[in-house]
Amino acid sequence: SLGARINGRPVTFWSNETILQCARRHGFYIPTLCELDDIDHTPGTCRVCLVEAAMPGRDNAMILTACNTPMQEGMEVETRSRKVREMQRLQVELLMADHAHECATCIRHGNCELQDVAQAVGLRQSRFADPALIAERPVDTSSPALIRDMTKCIRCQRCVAMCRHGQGVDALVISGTQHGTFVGLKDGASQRVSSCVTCGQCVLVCPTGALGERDETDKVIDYLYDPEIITVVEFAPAIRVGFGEEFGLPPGTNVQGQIIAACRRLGFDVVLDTNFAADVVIMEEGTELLSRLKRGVRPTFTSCCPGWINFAERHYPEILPYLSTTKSPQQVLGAIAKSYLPERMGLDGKRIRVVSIMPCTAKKDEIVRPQLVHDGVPEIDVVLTTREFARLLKREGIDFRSLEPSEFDNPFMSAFSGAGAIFGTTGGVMEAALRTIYYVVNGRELEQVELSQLRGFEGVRAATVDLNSEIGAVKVAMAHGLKPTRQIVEAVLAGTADFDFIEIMACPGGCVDGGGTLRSKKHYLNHAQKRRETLFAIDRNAKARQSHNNPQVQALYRDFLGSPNSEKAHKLLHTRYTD
Ligand code: HC1
Ligand code: SF4
Repeated sequence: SLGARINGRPVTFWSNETILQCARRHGFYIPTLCELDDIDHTPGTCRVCLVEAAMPGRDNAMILTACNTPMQEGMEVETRSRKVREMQRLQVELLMADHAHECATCIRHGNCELQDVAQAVGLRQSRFADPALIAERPVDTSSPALIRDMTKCIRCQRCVAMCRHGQGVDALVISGTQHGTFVGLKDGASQRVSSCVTCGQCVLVCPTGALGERDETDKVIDYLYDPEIITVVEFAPAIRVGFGEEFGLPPGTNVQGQIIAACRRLGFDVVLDTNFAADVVIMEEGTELLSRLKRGVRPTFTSCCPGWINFAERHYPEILPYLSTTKSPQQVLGAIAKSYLPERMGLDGKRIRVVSIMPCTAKKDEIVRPQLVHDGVPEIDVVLTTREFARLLKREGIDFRSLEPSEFDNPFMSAFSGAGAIFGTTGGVMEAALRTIYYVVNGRELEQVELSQLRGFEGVRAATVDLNSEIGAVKVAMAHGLKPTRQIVEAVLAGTADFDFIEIMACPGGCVDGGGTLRSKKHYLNHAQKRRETLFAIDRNAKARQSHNNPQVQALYRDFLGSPNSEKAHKLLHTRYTD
C-alpha cells in the first residue's frame, strides 16, 4: 500500500482506492448524497463529497469529488477546511434550487437523506429555490403502487443503477436536459404501462421523496372508524422480522407479538396471519406440481411473488404457461377471509374489508388485477407496505415499543407451520413445498426438513432432491432478484435448463428485502440476512414444520374446500395470467 495524508495524518491507501474509501477506512467523515456503497454507486453528480487535495510539487490545491477520485502517492487531502465546508454547503443549496420544499408534507418526513445532508453541511438558507423550475418537472400518479414525484428528484441516479444493474429490468432512463433533467421511464411511458414491474427496489435506494409508494393509510383509518365495517388484517411472513427496525430494534428481531397487539390497539376486528395462507398455498401448489410432473409438464414456476408475475407478463409472456396457477398467499387469505371466515364466524361477508400488511410495493398492483376482483369486490381491499404500517401507528399515536406482545386468537386462519413462516426468504417456498410433496408421495415425513443446499444467497441455486418414490428425484432451482431470474427464464425458454420446479422472488433476498420494507440507507442486504435467520429460527421452533400438519389447514379442507385442487379450491384459490 501507498502513502498520503488526510487532514495532516499519514494514511495508507490501496491502488485504485478512492479518496472517499480511504477516508472512511481511516475514520474520516465526508458527507455524501448520491453515492451508495451498497450498490457501488459513485456517479459524482451531487458534488457534496468535495475535498481539497494538493499534490506534491503543486502550489494550488484542487477541489475534487472524493467519491470518484483515486488517491495518489503523496496526496494531501483536507476534508474539513473552511473552503471545503463552504463549497459542500453551496452544492447542497444548489440541489435545493429545483427541489420542491414540501418537507412537512413529504412521504420522507423524518427520514430524508437530503435533509440529513443539509444538516451535516450546516445549511441554513435556500437562496436559489425557483418555483417555476420546480413546476416544470413531472409527477406520475398513474400506478396503483408507486408514485414518481420528480419535483423531489436530485438526479443521484441511484434508482437508474438499481433498476439497470441491480435488477436488470432497465425501465428507467435519464430524460430531458439541463434544468429539465429528471429520471423517466423508457420511451416516455407512464408508470402504469411501462416495463417497470413495481418491485420497488428503486424506492429503497431513493434518498428523497421522489420515489415512494401510494400512501393508503387514510383508507385504512376510514375502515377502522366505520362501525358498519368488519376489519380483517393479515401480515406477511417477512413483516415480523423487519418491522422492529423502524422503532430502533436490531434487524431480525421477531416482533410478531407486538404487531398483533398493535393491530388490536388500532381496532382491527380480526387479526390473521399470511403464514396460514402460505401453508394453504403449499397444499395447492404442491398438488398442482405433482399432477404436472405426472403429466410430464416441466418446469413449474412459483407464482406467489407479484413482481415476478409482472415481470413474466411484461417481459416474457411465453413463460406464462409454466407458472403455477395457485394464487399468492396474500390473495388466498383474502379469498377465504371473504368466504370461509364469515361462514365459520357467522359474519356478514359483504361488510368485511381485508387489509394486508406487506414488505412489497407490487402487492398493491396485485390486488387490482381484474382476475382477483369479483363483481367489483376485491379479495384484498388495501395493501399497506411496511413503511405505511409504521406511518399508520404514528398517525394513531401508538407507541410500538411499549406494547405488550400478544398472540393470535383466531381459531380458523392464524395458525402456521414452520414451512409457512419461511416463505418470506428466498428458497423458503421451495423448501416448504418439498416437505409436503415428500409426504404426499411417500405417506411419511421427510426426515431432514432443513434442506441446507437450498439456503445459500447466490442469485441462482439448484439442487436435486430425491423423493424416494416412483417420481424419483426432483430437480429444483431458486432465483432471487430479477437479473438472475432473467437468466433462468431465458435458459428455460432456450431449452437448456433441466428443472422440475423453480422458485422466483423478484427482490434480492426475497420478501425480507422487499421493495416495501423500511428504507435503510446502508447495509440493507446485511439486514436481510438477519431477518432471514430469524425466519429460520421461527421454523425450527414451530410445533408443526409442514404445511399439511397445520391443524387449521386440515380443518379448512375438511370443513370447506374438500381436497387440495378440488373444484371449489380451484375456483377460490387459483388464477390465470395475461400476456
Ligand atoms: Fe412475501 Fe408471500 S412470502 S410474497 O415473499 O408468498 O410480500 O413476507 O406475504 O403473498 O406468505 C411478500 C413476504 C408474502 C405472499 C407469503
Ligand atoms: Fe425498476 Fe423495480 Fe423500480 Fe420498476 S420498481 S423502476 S422495475 S427497480
